[in-house]
Amino acid sequence: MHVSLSCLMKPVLHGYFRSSCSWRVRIALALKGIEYDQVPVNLIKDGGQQLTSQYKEINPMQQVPAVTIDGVTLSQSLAIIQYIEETRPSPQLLPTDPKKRAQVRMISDIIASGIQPLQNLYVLQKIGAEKVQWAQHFIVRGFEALEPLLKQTAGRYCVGDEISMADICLVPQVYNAERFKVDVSQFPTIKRLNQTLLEIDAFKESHPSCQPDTPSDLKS
Ligand SMILES: N[C@@H](CCC(=O)N[C@@H](CS)C(=O)NCC(=O)O)C(=O)O
Repeated sequence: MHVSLSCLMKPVLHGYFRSSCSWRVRIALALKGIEYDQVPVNLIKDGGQQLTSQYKEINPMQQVPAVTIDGVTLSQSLAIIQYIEETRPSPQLLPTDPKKRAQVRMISDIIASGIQPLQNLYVLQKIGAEKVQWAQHFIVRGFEALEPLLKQTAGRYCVGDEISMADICLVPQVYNAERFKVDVSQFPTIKRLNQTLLEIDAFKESHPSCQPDTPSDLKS
């Protein structure tokens, strides 16, 4: 039987400890029990290692994460997570029921398209002095939409009682909100879900505070 060598190699994650999009992928890999190697891309050091011509060949968008897996290099955290889901289906991160599946994608997209890009490093660098208020504004605006939606869809987790891609998106976005000093207690459902999810091993071991590239003063 011919087994491609690339399928035997561990996936490689190009990421940054504090990047919420990298954390999404780390959670998915951890939930699926997939071992992987990490190549740190420091978004701050040397003016940003994501901007080097070498990294541009890995991800032309000059962002993390990028993952090399099964002989292909992919960027865009949700595309990566859905590739992992389609090739390694257990445990399931997208519900079978089409309505629930759409709700998972809706919540994931609100975060991945409607919140995170507006508070991303590159955008904030363009905003300048107003950057903290700008980030807070768009995070609060997004959470104001998420809170009533999650009230309808959530059980123990974002959609019903199974962990899904929506949970994978939520926790790193709450981490960003806290970094920008957004008072998350005004969103009780988001706060409750975040607390519940942070108790789960896959979320703990993938946390920004304990990655190979976490600076020693931020390690815990
Ligand atoms: N839609 C992309 C967004 C990736 C993204 O924004 N990555 C951020 C870190 S979370 C980044 O690399 N920022 C670098 C920069 O802004 O220069 C994804 O989901 O992977």
